[in-house]
Amino acid sequence: MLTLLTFPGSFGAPSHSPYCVKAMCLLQMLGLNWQPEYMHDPRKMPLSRLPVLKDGDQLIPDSAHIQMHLEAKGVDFNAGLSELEKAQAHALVQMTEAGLYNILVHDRWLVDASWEHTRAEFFKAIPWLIRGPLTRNLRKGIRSKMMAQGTAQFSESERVEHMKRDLVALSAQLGEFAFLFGDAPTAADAAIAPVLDMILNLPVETAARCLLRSWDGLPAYVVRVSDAIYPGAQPVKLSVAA
Ligand SMILES: N[C@@H](CCC(=O)N[C@@H](CS)C(=O)NCC(=O)O)C(=O)O
Repeated sequence: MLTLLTFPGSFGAPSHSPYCVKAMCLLQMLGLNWQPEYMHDPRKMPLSRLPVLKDGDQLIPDSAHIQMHLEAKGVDFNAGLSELEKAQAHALVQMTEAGLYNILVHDRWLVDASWEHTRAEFFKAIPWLIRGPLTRNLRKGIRSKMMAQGTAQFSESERVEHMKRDLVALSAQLGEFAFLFGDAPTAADAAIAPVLDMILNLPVETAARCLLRSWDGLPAYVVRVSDAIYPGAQPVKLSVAA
């Protein structure tokens, strides 16, 4: 049985990490038996991050590597896509993980009102005596990363302008489709919808949450993806190479 080492769920999502939810969706699409194993501290993991897939005695860190590992078993998460569509899917995933993901992290950790909820929800299993110093340090680290990466250097309106361009690109691809590349979910949906879902469910009204909640088509798209491939959904029929 495959085991996914993952952060636990929060704010209605099956994990608080969009990368963990992406890996869960890929496993769900596969239709094989898998189980989650919840962790709070990934420091002993191969890349000090989650998700990590345990397959026998192999540990595979990183959602993209997990996808490749599953594809090496003959699964095609992009069945029916042309080479051009595969290139577009790759570009949209990279865009989301480099742009929208950082806006999510920023708004969860660095907006004061949001941080109160994030800390209470993500660290509820940590004894309160050590929760204060631990979370202050983690928040400091996130602030430095977000400054170095740039997201925290922008004003809220600048971040929203960046975000709009990403949402325009996603909407253009989605068009009238149910999923990004047609009437069945593909790897791009597994990667992108969890990030949108978590922005939609930020615990306070940030400009990013407000923008996405009012964006025509994308909130309904996220519901379709979660109904189709979040844990608990019926496996999607994927083509497996002969
Ligand atoms: N590129 C990695 C990114 C994974 C990642 O950044 N995970 C974050 C949570 S979203 C993490 O484990 N951070 C370390 C921590 O929270 O201690 C992937 O696709 O799996």
